[in-house]
Amino acid sequence: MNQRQAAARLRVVLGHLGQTSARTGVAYSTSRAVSPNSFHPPQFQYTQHNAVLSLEQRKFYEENGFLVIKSLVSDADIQRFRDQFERICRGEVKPEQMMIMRDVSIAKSEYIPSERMISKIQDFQEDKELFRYCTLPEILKYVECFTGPNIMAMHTMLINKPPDSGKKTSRHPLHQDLHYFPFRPSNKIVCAWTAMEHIDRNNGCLCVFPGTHKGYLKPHNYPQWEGGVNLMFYGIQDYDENSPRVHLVMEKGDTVFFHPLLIHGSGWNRTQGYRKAISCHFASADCHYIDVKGTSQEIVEREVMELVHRLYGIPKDTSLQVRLYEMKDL
Ligand SMILES: O=C(O)CCC(=O)C(=O)O
Repeated sequence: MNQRQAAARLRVVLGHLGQTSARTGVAYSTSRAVSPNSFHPPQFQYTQHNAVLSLEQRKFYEENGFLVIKSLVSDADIQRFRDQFERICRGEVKPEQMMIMRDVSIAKSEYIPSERMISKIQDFQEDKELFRYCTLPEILKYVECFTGPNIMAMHTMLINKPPDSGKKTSRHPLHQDLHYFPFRPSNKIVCAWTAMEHIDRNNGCLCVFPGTHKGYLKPHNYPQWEGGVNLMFYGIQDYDENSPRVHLVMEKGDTVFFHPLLIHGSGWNRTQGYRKAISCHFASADCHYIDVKGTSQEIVEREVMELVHRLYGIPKDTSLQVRLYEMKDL
């Protein structure tokens, strides 16, 4: 992206501050009438009143901070996302503003266009085919249960966890996604993460700490791993080793919705396959931006500012720092 395109991107980003954008901000207001029978007392703080979630599902999310919906995304849609990812890997399509990441174990090796080179793409909002994921009615119907109506798609990823090199760098350290997001309130943010194939502990499933969404945002740092650590893979050290953890074994199309304070990570990939998942963080358009200066999130701001300076030549010291974060997070 050149500086002109970066400026255009910034305008889009700034647009989000005031209103929902046509593309990245998914306009979605299908709130349905609430029948008297579905009224629930106000002790619920993480879910919204509507007719989608059963009382049992609401209670589960409230208590645990995540909810798995089986077979939510069709095989046909998953195949389309997979095909498009392969086209991107082969260099046949290059959506603007998308960030392509390589695993730390191969970051310096020669680039051969194939899925073996790319561990993650993010910010694919300009790619119509991949961004369809964020507009699927079956996804949005559940998202609305957490964010309420007027939903924005804030951050997109397709994760292609590579076979581990033996140094366990394919792990994703335990973290809270809110660390990356300079907007609030956290209860109006939710991640949808869909398995694109069978995922279990062998190929590095998600591991979640139920109930941790009720806590606070903890300080994050890069873990000191022998084989190095991937860019932006911050982790927390301060968590209770003994607190129960759940490994989410999922089938193709299964989707987990989770709260941005939920402590989670994923294990290393012991197989020879490339484990794929597609995800989007959604937020209510009512969310507001915060200034992260003086908070534990400042570390991300500094790194993102370095990155956009290096990649796009945008000055580091600018009053637009908070907005520039969104160049990554959209
Ligand atoms: O898909 C994974 O391996 C983990 C993704 C994740 O936790 C994240 O990107 O925040």
